[in-house]
Amino acid sequence: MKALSKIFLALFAAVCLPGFFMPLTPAMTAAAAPVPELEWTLSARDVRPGDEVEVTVSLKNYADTAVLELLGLQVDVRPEAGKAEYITGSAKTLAAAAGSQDILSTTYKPESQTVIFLFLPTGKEGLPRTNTALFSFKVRADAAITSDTAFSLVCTRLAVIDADGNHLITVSDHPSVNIHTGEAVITLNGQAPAGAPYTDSVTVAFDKGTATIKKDGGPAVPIDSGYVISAGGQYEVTVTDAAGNTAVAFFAVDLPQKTVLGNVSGSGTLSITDARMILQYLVDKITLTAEQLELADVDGKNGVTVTDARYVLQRLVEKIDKFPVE
Ligand SMILES: [Ca+2]
Repeated sequence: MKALSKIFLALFAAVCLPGFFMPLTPAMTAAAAPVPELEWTLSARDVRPGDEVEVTVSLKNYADTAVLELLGLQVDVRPEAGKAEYITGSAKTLAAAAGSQDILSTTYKPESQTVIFLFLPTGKEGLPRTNTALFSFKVRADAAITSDTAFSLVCTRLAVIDADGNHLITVSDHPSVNIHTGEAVITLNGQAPAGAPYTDSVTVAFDKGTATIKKDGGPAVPIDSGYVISAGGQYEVTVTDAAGNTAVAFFAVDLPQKTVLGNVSGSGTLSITDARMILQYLVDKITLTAEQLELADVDGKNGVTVTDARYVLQRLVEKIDKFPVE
């Protein structure tokens, strides 16, 4: 009995006597000195059903000697029931003991699904500050989950004892992990991608993740949801969510050549070039195809004449707002 310090007894009582430490009550810290906080390091925050996550629990700020030295520590953590489970045998103690007789362990209790880290010094030496990582374990997201959700790691108890024998209970954050069950939904003009080529502009949208687009097998270019395609081509859109699920849509956009009356050059808009081409045709400097001749005859009579070229120029300077043939 003499070998056990008062602190050991205090912590022993705290751990073993029900109600001595209430789980997760608001902070009732009286000490002025900073209290160590738990810090969580997760191997992933976005996973798929059945994926494993390695969790490391450390003491934030504990390397700082202004933070109270810990002469007793218990941390209980359980993965949120029904969404994730502890992976058997994965608990590891990372903290180092100060004395050879110290109790330092990380165990798993199947009945409560709880991982328990315990540090009880047998001497006066507190938890060493050199290594602030306490313990690690692995959890697996439930493989049977069928819709997107998240699970928490619930810290059901964080009990610490400082050199003055103060019992400190600190509420810590509960880190959560997102479970992504399926790939994003890609829509084109608000609907599922169609097999037939699109003959008008296409608005690409997706409900989650990040996307890239490739045109005619070219480089992948990042796009946002709502991106509008207004050029013809073969397209490939890939959407990747935070867990790595991917959705891909292949489709073709086949925009018909727009014909503009008088636009002999085929540029899509009327310009001085069109008038010039008509005049060049009239002096036999160039030849025009049947389609071009049809577009050039803007007054609809006498075939293509200098009058047509004049009409194009008048239209360009807005002397007329439409051609006689319209
Ligand atoms: Ca004409």
